[in-house]
Amino acid sequence: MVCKGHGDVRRPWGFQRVTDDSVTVEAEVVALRQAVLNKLMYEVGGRDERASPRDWFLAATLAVRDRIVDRWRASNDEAAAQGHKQVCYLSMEFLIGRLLSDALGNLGLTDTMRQALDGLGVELEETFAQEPDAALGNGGLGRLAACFMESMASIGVPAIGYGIRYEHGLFRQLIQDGRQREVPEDWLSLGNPWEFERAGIGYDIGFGGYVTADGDARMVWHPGETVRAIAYDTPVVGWRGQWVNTLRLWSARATDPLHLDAFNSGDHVGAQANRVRAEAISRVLYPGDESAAGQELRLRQEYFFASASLHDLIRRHLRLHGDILTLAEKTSVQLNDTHPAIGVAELMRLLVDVHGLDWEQAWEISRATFSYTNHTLMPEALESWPVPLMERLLPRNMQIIYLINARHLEAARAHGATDTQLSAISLIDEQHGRRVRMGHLAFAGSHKINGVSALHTGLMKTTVFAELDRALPGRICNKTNGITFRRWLMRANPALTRLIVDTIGPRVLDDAERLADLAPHARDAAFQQAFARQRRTAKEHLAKVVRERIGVTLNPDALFDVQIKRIHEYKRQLLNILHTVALYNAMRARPMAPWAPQVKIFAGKAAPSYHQAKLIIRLANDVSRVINSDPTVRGLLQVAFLPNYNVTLAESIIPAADLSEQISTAGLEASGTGNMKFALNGAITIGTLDGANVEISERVGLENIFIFGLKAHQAGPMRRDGFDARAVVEASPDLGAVLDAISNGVFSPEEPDRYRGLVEGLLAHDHFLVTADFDSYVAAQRQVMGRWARPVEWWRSAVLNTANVAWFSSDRTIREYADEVWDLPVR
Ligand code: 26V
Repeated sequence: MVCKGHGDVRRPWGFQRVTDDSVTVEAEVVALRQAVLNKLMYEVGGRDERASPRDWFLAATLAVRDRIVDRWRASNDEAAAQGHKQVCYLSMEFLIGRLLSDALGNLGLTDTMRQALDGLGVELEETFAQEPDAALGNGGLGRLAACFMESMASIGVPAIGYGIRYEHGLFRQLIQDGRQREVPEDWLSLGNPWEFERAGIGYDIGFGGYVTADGDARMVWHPGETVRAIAYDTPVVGWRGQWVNTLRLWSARATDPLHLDAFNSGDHVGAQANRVRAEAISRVLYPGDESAAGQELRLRQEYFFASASLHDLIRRHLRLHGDILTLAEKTSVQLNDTHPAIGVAELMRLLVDVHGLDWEQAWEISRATFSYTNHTLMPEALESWPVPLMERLLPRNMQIIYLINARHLEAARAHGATDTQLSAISLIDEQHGRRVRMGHLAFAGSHKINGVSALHTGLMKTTVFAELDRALPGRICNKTNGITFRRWLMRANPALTRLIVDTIGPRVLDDAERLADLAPHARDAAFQQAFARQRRTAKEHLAKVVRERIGVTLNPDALFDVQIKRIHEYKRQLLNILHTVALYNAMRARPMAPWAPQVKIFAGKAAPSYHQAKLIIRLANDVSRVINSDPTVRGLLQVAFLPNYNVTLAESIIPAADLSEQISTAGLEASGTGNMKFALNGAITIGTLDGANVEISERVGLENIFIFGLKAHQAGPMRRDGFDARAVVEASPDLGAVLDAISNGVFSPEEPDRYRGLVEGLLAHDHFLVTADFDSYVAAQRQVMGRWARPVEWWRSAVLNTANVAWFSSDRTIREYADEVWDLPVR
């Protein structure tokens, strides 16, 4: 195994394909260089002496894509010839990030490409930096879909990811005067070299209109409007390039783009109104992940992509297997949250109205085909659609939902369900105006329903799905989330990867479980020092990024304490900010005490309409400004809020983190996946017993994680019944002082009342138990500093985190799905 230049932390780590023949290596470099030059000339249309970095990125990507295409075909041919079952992963979001270094690493071509470009005077890392970060997702749910796609390719599960090709992904976040401003993101503006437009693969998707009965008592839907879904395919290459799957994203096109008469009579805008309306469907990703907005365009997006995907997978099935009755044997459809849940009614419509199956047969096939993953229990995020909107937009689907519901309720009634139980399991919520409960529809229409961590799955059974679980027992199962180690360790942290490979050998690259072999080295002083050195280099690199972005020069000797994720009240960035202020107060009160330097790093976006989250961003920025400019804490405490958090930024922050903040109100974070990325890279977690933190703590051991705060079984009742936050604050002088400072404008002297409402709100109804957990959090932070002061112990814990989290590989998660949900053999 050779990996040149491993001293540079930014060089992504792939395997180097094994060949001892330097002539062959040189020949590969020459061939790749020539391929890049050909792409530059014939596809990018540039000349090498004038090519921009962006031109080189396009040319290099196109050359790599060529090397994927043969394997892609071979994978498709093999899956077809063997009659393999295929997984269809339906997700409104794929938070992909950049792909070039990922593809090169998985193909074992990183070094070959580096040398090929070197010979052209082009630097590989600069070329990587040209790639826009594909942000077709909001957060955890979308990133999980991207990790799963990589893992399915890596372990050879035949799969297709279906989603929407948003023209604009998640907004770009600017911080201006300390506040979030959103500007449109434009990832496609310079073209997307990864995708293939499949102009020949398209389906007309209907909306509105009316339904008639035909002679056979079947129903015929006459849509009032149709929109064409066009496929765009991106290859997803797995580890060592052995298998390639497809990400198929749908773009909306008008079926009647121009009314020529209107145009000719001078109404140039009205003539294109249809086009604008149709194409709005794939124009932009909805940026709110805190509440189901319930807008018509969102429902149009959901139906558009679910329907197109089902049409497509049925067409494929009939082409390969000829018989619609075997659909469930050859296809598994995973619903990533309820966003594609309308697909349950749509598949029934296609099977019954289009393919002529009788209801019972269709329902059996449908249920055997679908399974559903739930990602949140927060009531405001659970989707439901007003019945009148459904009736207007999807009249036949609404009829089918009524039919499903009638049978569903009838079966429960026959088993003795009470009226209260029936109203709890009904697909129609009658309490809040009549609304279709999409989670219930997905549940009823699936053979397996999974939660994303053990705790979350348990809570599903006792809260939102308690009655459904009683009525339809045995369907709920747990599949704890995972992350792809190729991206989150090998690419993001090549220097640490090199150290690991040098220490325990290269087999770990193929088998994450080998990470456990690091455990015996956790006490080894030389290994600890090497581990700490890698961290230090990553911190220097991050410090450079921070300086460039916000002009703050971080002290790389400080403890880097990091909280990066969507800004949400339940994730409690506010708790972290309160601790920051408490620390600041303490340092100012005793400036001569032996403080160890600390850096607090925040990054994350707030939904544009989530005012409280935006206020928290503003507070973080205000606190940062005051602390960073106060000479009494210079060199001791720094706070950085990094704008525009995305996958690429996460890749440079995570390797540099000493402490990972996972401090949600217990019971509210379904799993978390950032927690896994940090632990894999050797950061120690400070966290509540929430989501996957519970399972992380079981694996790394309670002595290697800092757990604090209320447990889910305590937090639930306290949230429901309320508690006296004022009394809590009165009993905690430090907390009182922190809240007074914020409330009185210490961090907003130009507008002293800016945070008065926020503090008063906290005292009146502290819904996320920030005050209730404050003292316990501060105590845990004190333990952190105690450990940090004893480096031998700190680094031992850090190493044991890396050594003990192999189980959180998304390869393991996918194997569990394959085995227990999809009924699919994997090697
Ligand atoms: C909800 C909504 C509501 C309607 C408008 C747009 C929109 C977009 C996304 C969402 C989903 C929020 C759910 C989510 O992202 N859950 C996260 O899933 C992660 C992967 O399972 C998990 O690790 C996180 O704990 C969980 O919060």
